[in-house]
Amino acid sequence: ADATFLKRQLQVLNLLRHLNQPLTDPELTAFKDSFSPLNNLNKFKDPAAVRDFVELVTTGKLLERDAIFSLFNPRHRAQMVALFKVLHGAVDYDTFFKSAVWSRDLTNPRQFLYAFSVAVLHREDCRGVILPPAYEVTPHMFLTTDVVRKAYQAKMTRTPMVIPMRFTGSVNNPEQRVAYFGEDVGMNSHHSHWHMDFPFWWRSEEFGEQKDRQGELFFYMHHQMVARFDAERLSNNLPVVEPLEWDQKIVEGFAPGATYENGQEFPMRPDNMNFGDLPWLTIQDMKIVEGRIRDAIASGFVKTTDAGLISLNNTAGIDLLGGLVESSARSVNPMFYGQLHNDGHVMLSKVTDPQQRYGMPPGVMEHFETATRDPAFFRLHKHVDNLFKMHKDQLPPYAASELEFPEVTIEAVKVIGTCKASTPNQLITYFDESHIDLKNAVHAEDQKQEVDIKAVVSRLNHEPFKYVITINAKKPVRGIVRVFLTPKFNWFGQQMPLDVSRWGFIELDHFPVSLQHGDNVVTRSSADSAVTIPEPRGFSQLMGDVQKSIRGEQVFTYDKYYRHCGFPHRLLLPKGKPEGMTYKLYVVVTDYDKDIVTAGMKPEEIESLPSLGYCGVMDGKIPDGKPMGFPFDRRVVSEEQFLTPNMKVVDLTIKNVKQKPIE
Ligand code: CUO
Repeated sequence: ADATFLKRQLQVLNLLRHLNQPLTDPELTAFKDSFSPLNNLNKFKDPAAVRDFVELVTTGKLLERDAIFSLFNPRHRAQMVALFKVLHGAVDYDTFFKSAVWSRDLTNPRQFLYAFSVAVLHREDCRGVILPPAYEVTPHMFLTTDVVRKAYQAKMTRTPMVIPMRFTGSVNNPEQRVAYFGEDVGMNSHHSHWHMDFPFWWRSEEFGEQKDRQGELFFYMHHQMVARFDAERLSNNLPVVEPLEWDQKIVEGFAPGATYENGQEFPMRPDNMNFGDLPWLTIQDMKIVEGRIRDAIASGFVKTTDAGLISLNNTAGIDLLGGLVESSARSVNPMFYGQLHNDGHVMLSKVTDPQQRYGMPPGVMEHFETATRDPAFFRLHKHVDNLFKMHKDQLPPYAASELEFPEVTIEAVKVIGTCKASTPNQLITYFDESHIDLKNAVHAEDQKQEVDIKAVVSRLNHEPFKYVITINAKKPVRGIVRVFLTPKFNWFGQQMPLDVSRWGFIELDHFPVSLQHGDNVVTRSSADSAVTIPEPRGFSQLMGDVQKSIRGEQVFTYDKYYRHCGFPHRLLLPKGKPEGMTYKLYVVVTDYDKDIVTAGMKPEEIESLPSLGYCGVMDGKIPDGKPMGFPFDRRVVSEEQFLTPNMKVVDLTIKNVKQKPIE
């Protein structure tokens, strides 16, 4: 890593230290005193945006520092976008960073954090900069009340402490069996980063950058989250999640047991609540908008604002539909199709005080950091996912010519765990412990002696494994290997036809291969998965590594492709059962030279793009031009005809054990 980069990385970390308190770092406060964006208007792409934000500051209209920022609140969001325009529109790094320092203590901390993070993620000159884990910057959004309280006690009494965090709820609530998934801090972090990489308010006309297949990614990433949740449920003897309906009871309640930084509690929802009309949005509105979306899907056409029609029934249809269902900013016709998904989040968040009579703060559903803790999150997303399924089912099933790769036959597939006692085609999952450092969050800058305060959480993990795939090629060819996993039996213990199970397929990997003439043994490590990212470094470790590297020790590697978005690698496999649970593993090889749409891109370059599967790319085109989830995204008429020789299915058992197996 070169010196300029390291300096930037360090500045970013220093800026986010003790975010809830005013800056004290002398280097940064010096910037604060010497820089004002108004005096540097020529250094911004859009000087009017700078004036707009300054006006918000000087007229006292900005959200108070101790208020609760919600991205779904139009006023909060507009202010955040105003700040984002300043940060994103600064013409050089220096101006960007000084503007960030200048605005930090003027703005609500989480509003600032969001605008700043999205700017870092989208600025060319911040490529490779690593943001500290959000759960160490704003731990209130990730941890439960008891843990945060104990952390403050530890700080007051200066007693080093390791605080165990339990999953919320009790054994009397069957939903608690899958709380380890919805409450996993890594998964929440993935989800919130996905929404920072692909903001629902993003307008390419305004911010310059066209995001490739954003609507389709919205569909696919959430589709995968739901599929994963269902697989976890089956691993715990729970039926798959039911879609939420606007006029039916929300059967499961939810008690987040968490408190905002300002002391207000996240509202809890008792069992069997009904949705209620909000002052600005009724249940009837939701139904009307959804009816229009259903009409569009059924007719295969979307209406534009000038009464034109755009066809949906093609491979690009899902992208259009994804944008239209998610939010209004990227919809072709926001007045007509509304913003069904975003409004669903808000309806759920405010369900216990819909008329805002009691001034309840927003629920977990209003923040991407906290949303998946509520089982109703998956119910909402199943509802949305069913709309996408309705659309996909309208498309003609793939013809044999689209499925086969005549030069290639998969002869065998084996999955091998790398732990000592591993049996082929059987993989082990287990729970391990991870520490979340709370020092940064509870300590004040002026406190000389920091004490060690950590929360310890239990997390799902799995043994490392590899796929060994024997592929015969009639001539040298390049292929893309696509790997999917699905439970073999449904909740009733029945085998499902492929046309049913395919919608619950979990994508495990997706990678290019070069095949020689004859038999090829392709080995691929689970750690290289295209849908996951490794465990991120904690704040202190990151800071330490950067400081060491500045002093000349090479402990920090600069990676310009670094992604924060990506499923935590630990969660790659569903839990399975103690006695073993059977899954089916589908492997498909397709023709690289037909599928890749980024002409000239080499397989190695594709390999260097992490978490492509659920997170796409930050700029430019997604290399694989096939629809996400291909070839299982469309109806399967005949299972026998569908499985051409370039595909192979094997059974795989996943066993959940108490102790981490010996490697
Ligand atoms: Cu990610 Cu609804 O889109 O939470």
